[in-house]
Amino acid sequence: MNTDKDSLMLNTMYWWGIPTLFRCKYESNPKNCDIGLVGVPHSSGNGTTERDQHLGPRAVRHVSAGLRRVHLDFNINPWEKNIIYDLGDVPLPEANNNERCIERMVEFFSKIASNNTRVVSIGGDHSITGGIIEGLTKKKSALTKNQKVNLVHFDAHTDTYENLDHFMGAKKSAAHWASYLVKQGNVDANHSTQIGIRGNPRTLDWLKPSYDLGYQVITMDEFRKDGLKNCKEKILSRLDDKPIYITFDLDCLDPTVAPAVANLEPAFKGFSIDEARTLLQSLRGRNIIGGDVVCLLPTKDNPNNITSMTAAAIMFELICLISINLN
Ligand SMILES: [Mn+2]
Repeated sequence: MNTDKDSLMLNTMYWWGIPTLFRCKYESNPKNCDIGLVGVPHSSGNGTTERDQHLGPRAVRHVSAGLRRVHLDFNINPWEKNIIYDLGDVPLPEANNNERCIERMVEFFSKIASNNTRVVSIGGDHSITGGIIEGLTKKKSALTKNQKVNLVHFDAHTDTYENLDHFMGAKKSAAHWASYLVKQGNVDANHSTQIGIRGNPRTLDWLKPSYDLGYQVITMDEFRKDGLKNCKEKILSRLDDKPIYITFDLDCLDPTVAPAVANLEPAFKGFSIDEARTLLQSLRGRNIIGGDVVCLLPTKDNPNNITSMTAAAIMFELICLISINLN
C-alpha cells in the first residue's frame, strides 16, 4: 500500500499506476457516479483521411494521469467535489461497420442517461457525437427528459455535408452527424452554435446547409472581426433553458497547438488554447449534461504527446464546467 505521502509524489508521475482517465476509479456501472468519463475508440465514421482516431482514448488515458489537478479559475477540486468514474470504453466489436458502431454508442449512452449521470467522452472521430447525443436524448433519459439539446459545437468544419450521400460508405458519419441530429429531433439548431469554422472549402456555399438547418454559425473570420467578448455573448444569447451539450473537435485549435488531428486546416489561424478555454468557461453555470473531445490522431502526435495532453486539458475544462454546477 502507498501512504498518502507516497501518493502525493506518485500521482504527479503520469507513467505510474494503472492508466484510467485522470486516475479515476474504473467502474462500468454509471449508477453511483455524478460524472462518467468514457472512451469511444471509433474511426470508421471518418475513413477518408486518417484512420487512427480509435487510438485517442488510450492515448489520453496515458497522459491524463498527470493532469488530475484542481481548477484555479473555478476554485474547485472536481475529484473531491464529485464522484467521477472512468466508465471504460464503448464496446465496438464491429469496428469497421460505422452504422453498427453508432447503434452501440446510442445503447451505451442511453444507459448512462437513464441513470442521470453526466458524461464527458474522448473519441474517436466526430461521428461519435451523433451516437452520444442520440443516446443522451432517448425517451428514458433523466438528463434531457424528452427535450432536445442545445449544442455548442467547436470545429473548423460544419459536419453538415448534406451534398454527400455517404462518407466512404458511412451514413451516420463524421460529415453528417450535425445535420441528422437536427432532422431526427435530437438537437435544437435554433438555439445552437457552430464556432471556429475555417479553411478553404470545396464549394462556395458550404455554410448553407448549416444555416438552412437553423444553426448560428460563427466562422473564424467572424471571430477575429467580432472579438472574443462579442462571440461569447452570441453563444450565450442563442441558448434557451434546454440541456446543453458541448462537442470539441480539436481541429478548431490552431495546428501549432494541436498538430495531431485528423483534418488539419492550416490556411487560417485557429483558436489559441486561451481563446478556446475562455469560450468554454463562458458556459459556466449553465445546465451542461455532457461533452466530448474528438479527432485526436495519436500516431501523428509529437513525441511529447502535446495533442493528447491538449485533449486531456479540454476534457478537464468540460469536467469542471459540469462539476461546478453539481452539489
Ligand atoms: Mn473538424
